[in-house]
Amino acid sequence: MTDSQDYTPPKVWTWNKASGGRFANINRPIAGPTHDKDLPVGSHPLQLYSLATPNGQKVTILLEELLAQGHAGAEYDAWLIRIGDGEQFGSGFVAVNPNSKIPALLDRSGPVPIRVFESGAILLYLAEKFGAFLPTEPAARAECFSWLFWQMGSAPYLGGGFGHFYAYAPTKIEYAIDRFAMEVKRQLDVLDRRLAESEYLAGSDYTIADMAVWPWYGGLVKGLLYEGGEFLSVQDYKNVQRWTDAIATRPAVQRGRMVNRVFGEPSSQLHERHDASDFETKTQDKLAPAS
Ligand SMILES: N[C@@H](CCC(=O)N[C@@H](CS)C(=O)NCC(=O)O)C(=O)O
Repeated sequence: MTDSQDYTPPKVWTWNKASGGRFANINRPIAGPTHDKDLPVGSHPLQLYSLATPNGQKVTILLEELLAQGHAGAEYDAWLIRIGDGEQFGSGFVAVNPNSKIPALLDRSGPVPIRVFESGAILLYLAEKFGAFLPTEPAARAECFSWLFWQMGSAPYLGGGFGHFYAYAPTKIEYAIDRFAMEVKRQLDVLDRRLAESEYLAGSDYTIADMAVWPWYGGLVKGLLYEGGEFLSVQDYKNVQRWTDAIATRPAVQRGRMVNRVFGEPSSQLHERHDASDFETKTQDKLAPAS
């Protein structure tokens, strides 16, 4: 790879597999499946294919919140998709999400299965289906949509921009880190100002907008993303801290974070979830106790 100072883009970009950095094994400039593989299907109406990254956690948090509210139709099987191993490029997964990214949902409750991809679309689909965590009053509903889509547009600057160049890129490029640190701090300030005037993002009620933003920006202000907490002085965002702590106390959030998780304490990892009792009996400390 050429040093960034000396690089002049060629007339036509070509794929140099050797220079892909940390994600070289999964990054590629073409879509579509790389191999044939059907997805497993369990017994519940909802089939989730995911991994407990922030984008994955949003959906499992909502599903656990729906179940906690008594929506039995929200019972789900959560299957693990190991994106580092390229499982998002299997033919079955691509049929559910042509964009080859987790999370992806198949709703099998009706006569014809319905696929939903993109975490924001999944949150809205489920919130509408069950009439929950989405305000019905027009102003609050609009506010909820606004913060939900704010997250969808903003998080790529946090993950793909700041996180990538601060933590993952093969070289530390000051220009890129500066640019994205500035933007992420601006985003944190946007959130902090909103949460100074409102308990939750859409108003006084906890909604899918909070569920979308919390795994990303709540994780960031607790120093859980990219080890960037000190660098970004996250302790300064007092209202985001208050909101993050409040949401973290919710039992459904604590359960949702564990589903499809393959990192952290073994007791916090529930690789697959097929039943509410799995949280008690199927975490990794119980399935694979340290010898
Ligand atoms: N905008 C998408 C982003 C999903 C996404 O980026 N998923 C990542 C994990 S957090 C992924 O599956 N990456 C695999 C890949 O890019 O090949 C959403 O909100 O669902």
